[in-house]
Amino acid sequence: MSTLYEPTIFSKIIDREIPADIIYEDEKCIVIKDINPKARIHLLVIPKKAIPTLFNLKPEDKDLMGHMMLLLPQLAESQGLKGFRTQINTGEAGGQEVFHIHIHLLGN
Ligand code: DGP
Repeated sequence: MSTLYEPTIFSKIIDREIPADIIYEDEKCIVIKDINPKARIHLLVIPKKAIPTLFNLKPEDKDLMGHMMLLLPQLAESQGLKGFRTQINTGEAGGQEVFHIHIHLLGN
């Protein structure tokens, strides 16, 4: 899939160039298990559009971000979670390691 930015490991997962434990996919995003889980359930919700950080969001990304937010409780329920935490690390100073926006979903 073509991107405006340098491809990251997540673009390669989306393009099936490298493997991942994919638990959900639709036309806008993909959901994988985090390779280094910080909770019993640790998922990453990743848009197919390669946007590096929240700082790079544009008004036209509103629907995409809303789509991912609405997906979170559905994913949590499908994993049997009664509650969950979310995290979006933003920028190097915000602890971000992979520069392709993703929402962490964590629950025990
Ligand atoms: P951060 O950019 O800091 O929000 O976190 C990136 C997360 O991505 C980190 O928790 C580990 C995870 N991760 C990094 N590389 C891979 C990978 O190749 N496969 C999977 N499944 N997760 C990865």
